[in-house]
Order: sequence, then C-alpha cells, then structure tokens
Amino acid sequence: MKKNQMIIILVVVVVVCCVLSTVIAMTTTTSDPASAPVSDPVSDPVSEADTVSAVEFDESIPGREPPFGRYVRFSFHEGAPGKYILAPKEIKVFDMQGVNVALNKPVTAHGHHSLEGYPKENAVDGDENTIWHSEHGSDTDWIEIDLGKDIKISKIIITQGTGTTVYNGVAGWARMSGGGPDSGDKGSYITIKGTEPDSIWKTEDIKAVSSVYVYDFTKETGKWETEDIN
Ligand SMILES: [Ca+2]
Repeated sequence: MKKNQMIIILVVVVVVCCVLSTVIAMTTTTSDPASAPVSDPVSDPVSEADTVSAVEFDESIPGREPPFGRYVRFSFHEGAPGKYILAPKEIKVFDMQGVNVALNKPVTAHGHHSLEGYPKENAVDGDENTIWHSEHGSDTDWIEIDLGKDIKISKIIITQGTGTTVYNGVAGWARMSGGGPDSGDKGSYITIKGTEPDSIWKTEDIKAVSSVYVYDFTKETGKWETEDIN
C-alpha cells in the first residue's frame, strides 16, 4: 500500500469517528430525561380572579356607566345567622334593550337546601311559582348566573317568596334582607363579574323587607328599591 493511500484511509477513519461521536452525543443528550426543559407551573386564572376586590357600585357618581359582565352572583354575607336565607322565586337580569338575559341560563349555587323541589334552576326559569331555597345554617349562600358573555346590564329584579309564615322567628319576606334595616351588615347583595378579572361590580346590601327588589343601573342615584306586589 502506498503512503498516499494510507493517509487517505486514516483521514476517512478519523472523519467517520468524529461523525459517530457527534451522533452518539446528540442521542445521549435528547434521551436524558433530566435534561428535558421543566415547564412553568400553570397559573390558576380562577384563583387570580377571586383575589380581586369588588368595586362598590355607586351611581351617585355622575357619568357612571352601567355594569358590564358575564357572571351575576346573588350572595348572603358569610357568617350570617342560619335563620336568614336566600329564597328567590326569580332573578331577572335585563340588558340595555330590556331583555331578561338570565332566563334559563346555567346557574351554580352554594348552600342548597336538602329538600327536593327547590333546584337552583328555579331561580331563572321564568316562573314566579317556583323557588330556589338555600340551606339554613350554611356559612355562605350564593347563586350565580352565567349569562354566556359580557353584557351591559340595565336592571336587576329579584322576587322572593313572601309568605307570612314565620320560621325560626323570621317571616318569609325578611329572610334575604337579614331581618331588615336593623340587620347590620348581614344583608344580601349582587356582584357582577366580567371575563376580565378586574371587572367586578358590587351593589349595596339589600336591607329593606320586601317581596320584590329592583336595582336600576340606569338611574343617576340607583339603589335597591322595593315593590310589594303581593
Ligand atoms: Ca322561578
């Protein structure tokens, strides 16, 4: 074998060795689980939204726009005495065209009464003869309507079971107000949350004793008003 041929063979062998070592190194790196990139923990958008403080809706401020949101929640204050409950016959949420956009929309609730016949859907079924009844003694009662998308809201009307029946010392139509004007901070209220975490509106508390509560967001000095229809 000539000298030149030996040199060529040596060069080829060296090149082949280099290529093989590179391939082996790449294979080793990509198959090592320890070297795989670690994904960032996924943040919980629900928890993030829940940390945002609600904004009191004060229509005494000139130029206040009606609230704009998707989730309408009717709540009783946490820690309220068990004898006060939420018992809406119907919760109506009207858009700026006067359409009840809550009708037959999906609802979720907390503090549901154990008795049958009071499903949460009763609060938005359009029937004043059906009722949702929260649970006596629950720490926090609420029912939330999903409007399906952000909607500018003009008015909310809540009707409740009136009845002169007194249970645990409280008449039927005093239950959602926490007993009336003397209830301190234990009334019920509405929050409206948009799909953006920082768009949360909160009404003042219902304190009056009534069978119908109306909040008209288009009025300059809006507040809960009452209409006794029974
Ligand atoms: Ca109903």
